[in-house]
Amino acid sequence: MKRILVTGALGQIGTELVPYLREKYGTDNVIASGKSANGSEKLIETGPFEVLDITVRERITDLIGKHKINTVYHLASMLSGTGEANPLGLWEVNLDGLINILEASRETGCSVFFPSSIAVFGPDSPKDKTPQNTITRPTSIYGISKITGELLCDYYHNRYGLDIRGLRYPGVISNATLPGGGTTDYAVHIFYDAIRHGRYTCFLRENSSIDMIYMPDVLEGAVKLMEADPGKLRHRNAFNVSAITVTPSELTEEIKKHIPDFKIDYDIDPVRQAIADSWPNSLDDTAARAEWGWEPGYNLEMMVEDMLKVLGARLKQTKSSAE
Ligand code: AKB
Repeated sequence: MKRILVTGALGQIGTELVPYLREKYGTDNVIASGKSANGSEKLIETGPFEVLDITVRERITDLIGKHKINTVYHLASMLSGTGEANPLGLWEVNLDGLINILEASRETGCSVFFPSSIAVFGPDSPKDKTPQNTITRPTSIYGISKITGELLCDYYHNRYGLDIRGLRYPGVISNATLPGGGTTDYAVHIFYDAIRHGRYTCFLRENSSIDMIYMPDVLEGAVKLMEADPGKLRHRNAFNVSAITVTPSELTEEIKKHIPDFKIDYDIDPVRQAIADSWPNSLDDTAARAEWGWEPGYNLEMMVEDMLKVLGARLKQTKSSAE
């Protein structure tokens, strides 16, 4: 029986992964954790929740023992934009936190899911259909933490036989929780502003091409990989996954099919633009498709239609209950 600990459960992915895992494995078998109980009321009401600062290793080991955990989905992480404002803080969360999870898992024999990112690639990586194994050399501190994390995960697998698996996520688009401080956040904010105000000011250039993925595919992909036959996994962690390749102007055109008067303008953030420029335009996810059957369900058209429908209904409801 799976006994799962999710770190970073209050983040963009965590808030949706926890209910998804609870539906699949049973509410009591999935322990959500976050760095504070504040803002966690919904998670606390709906199942087991623990306050966890991932920089404190003993606390991780205690929780693994207390709840008889055998699998950790380690989502706690700082993103690329926030990381540039606080590189040492990012190092502490992304790498000290990861090594604590890996050590606690080594001591207890847990399997680990580690989300990496397209940020592992840098200006010297091939730009289009970036291969699974190629030059990386990232330039953002976030990318440096993610490539180091990938290598640490490989090390713990090769050295200690730990079952660690992971994906390189592109920008994640979702309608339940806003992302916090990423370079790809524009692709979520654009929907909120399109619905609320009919216009959006984008911090990336109109032609910045980056891969994106819609939340239902994020959830299905993570669990599918963790359930995959280990004998078929040649790469184990750090699989490229891709679903939607899009620029701000292409996303705008797609939104306009539903909101014809929608307008976008641009006010470029040089820090996040430099990060975006150093990332691939698109990824080659052949290895994920071949080794564990990765197949995204949402393309650009389907994602935009669903985002506008679900988010539109939610924002309308929130507005009317506030009135
Ligand atoms: C970010 O923009 O920092 C993240 C990512 C691509 O990993 N969404």
